[in-house]
Amino acid sequence: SGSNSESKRGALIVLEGLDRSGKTSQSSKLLTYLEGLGHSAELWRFPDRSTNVGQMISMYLSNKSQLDDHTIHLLFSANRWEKRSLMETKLKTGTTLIVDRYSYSGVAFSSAKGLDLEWCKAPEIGLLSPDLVLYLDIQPEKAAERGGYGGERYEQLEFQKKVAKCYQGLHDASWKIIDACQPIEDIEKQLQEIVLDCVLTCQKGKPLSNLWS
Ligand code: T5A
Ligand code: NA
Repeated sequence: SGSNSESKRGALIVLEGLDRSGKTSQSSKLLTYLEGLGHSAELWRFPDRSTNVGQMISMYLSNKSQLDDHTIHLLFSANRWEKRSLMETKLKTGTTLIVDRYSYSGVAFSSAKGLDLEWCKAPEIGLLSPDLVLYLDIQPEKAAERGGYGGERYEQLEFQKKVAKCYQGLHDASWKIIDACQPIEDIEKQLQEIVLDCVLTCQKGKPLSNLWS
């Protein structure tokens, strides 16, 4: 059912996880994989540090500026909103988006600071809902051992433990939990199978929806 352009829409695929869980490594491998199969695909990431809002976020993350917890939360959300219409256009014209962090990071990191969960979710309402969330599951202690944290604001073991707990409360039917402590190649193979299945389902006309649903 639906017109041909609708039935060929791209998939919105999000990678989530603690800092150092392997999101960036696996995102780029997925892009190579999909392109190799002849699919139109792009790699996106949040925060998108290239915009004006993104530069404010980047300053905050690198401890070059201080912001109230609510303020930075809304900036992260605004950074997704400024990309929403382009995101929808890309998906509707058949491009699959592999997105490194999304609204779940926004909610998990801010609620880990003690902000109210529903308050954190509210500004995300109306953003596009991912077709698939790949959660790279790693113990905070194991993640901390990987190449050492680089010194950005949230890269601290005790805080990452709280974030891990907050992520646990956000799981829904779109989530697949992947053991992120496996060898990189094993995770890569596991993700390829899940992602291809999702891309084909979206091509067949699965409708786009909005958060939180
Ligand atoms: N944030 C973000 C919010 O608070 N609110 C929001 O709304 C959003 C969007 C952004 C920070 O902002 C917060 C969350 C973050 O704290 P970022 O720029 O996304 O941060 O940076 P990180 O997610 O911290 O990125 P990292 O590069 O640290 O982690 P990745 O991308 O998960 O991991 P990756 O692939 O770079 O790998 C890390 C290291 O581990 C090795 C890699 O080689 C690399 O050295 N590795 C493995 N080692 C062993 N086995 C495996 N399977 C491995 N996979 C990777
Ligand atoms: Na990353």
